[in-house]
Amino acid sequence: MKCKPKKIGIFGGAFNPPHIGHTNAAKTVVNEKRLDLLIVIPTGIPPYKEMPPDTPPPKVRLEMTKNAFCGLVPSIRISELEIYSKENNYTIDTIRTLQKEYAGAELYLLVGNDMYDSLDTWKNSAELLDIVTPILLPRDVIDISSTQIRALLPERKGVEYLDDKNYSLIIKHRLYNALPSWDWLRKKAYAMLDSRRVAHVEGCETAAIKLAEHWGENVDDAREAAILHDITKRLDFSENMCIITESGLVTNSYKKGDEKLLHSITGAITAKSVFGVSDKVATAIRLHTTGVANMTLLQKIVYIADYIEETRDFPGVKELRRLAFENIDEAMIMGLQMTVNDLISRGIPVDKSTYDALRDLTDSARYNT
Ligand code: DGI
Ligand code: FE
Ligand code: FE
Repeated sequence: MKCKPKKIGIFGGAFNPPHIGHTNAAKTVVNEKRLDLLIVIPTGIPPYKEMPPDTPPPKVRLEMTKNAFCGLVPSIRISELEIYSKENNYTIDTIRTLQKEYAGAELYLLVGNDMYDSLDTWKNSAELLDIVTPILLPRDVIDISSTQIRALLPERKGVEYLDDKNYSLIIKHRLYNALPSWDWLRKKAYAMLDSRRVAHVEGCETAAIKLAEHWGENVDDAREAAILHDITKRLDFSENMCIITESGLVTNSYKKGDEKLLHSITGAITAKSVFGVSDKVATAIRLHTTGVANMTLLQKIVYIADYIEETRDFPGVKELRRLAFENIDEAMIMGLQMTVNDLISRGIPVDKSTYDALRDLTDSARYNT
């Protein structure tokens, strides 16, 4: 008895980045044409197309293609036939290779609208169309292109078109100059928090926005820092130390009980390594617990937002809220002084940076009056 020939779909593309328009269309074709195997081929340098200048390296595009397509249909292969090639890849060459590898199979070539009409101009098109049957990819499901997505990403949009692993990767490395969607960033940050802390972080974001608008600081920076400032607060001492050691920071002086101070350091490291924040934002997170001498406006805003957000309730909070919008340095002095007093009264050693910040701000306040 002769086996029915295997039906194989071949789907090449730049996948820069791969998105649900690609995956939905491919899945539909595989199901409708009852294909036995889908071979996805991220292109190297395609013959008819210049790659945009912000294209990530082949390895990253391959990783994104795997993230997007793996598990999409029962039988799938992500092929590295083209991606590492430094020369132009012509479809005919790839197809000849696959024809040898899958002798006796029926080959189907999945092509988008834009390519479909020009198939007869491709290199060796007669031979190509002899070997493969072209299938037009449906565009009706989700009509989006990688080009459009690359334009959306710096606007904090486009997240809904991407696999979450890929969006996370894009944000982590800020590929395509992407900036995180606020909803996505909050969701990720809140998932790292003890649920009781979510309201605090929400309040902190609101306060940071108001302070940044009031004092003329970059609102987006203030917001990113506020949303992420406590993401490692739930971790214990050894978990914090792990993050610090892995980051390569020198660690000699920390001991058990220091996790209250450590969460701002590890928060900064994690905000950078997981969410790709700028150094400016990371430093504001790193200093949000202790402060430091010579603080920048953003650093003060994050420190104060953490102190005055709406769920905070302690004697003097109203005065501190008022002062924050009147004289942010005076508010810093009041906050730092309250922290020092509180720590002393509880017998907890005060960090040197906290004293440095207080002395620096007190000195300059005296100098200014
Ligand atoms: O993380 P939050 O609770 O929102 O606020 P935070 O980052 O300001 O942390 C406050 C905690 O940090 C509080 O328990 C006091 C502690 N802390 C602040 N400054 C110092 C400090 N602990 C020590 N040991 N030394 C400090 O200078
Ligand atoms: Fe904190
Ligand atoms: Fe906080």
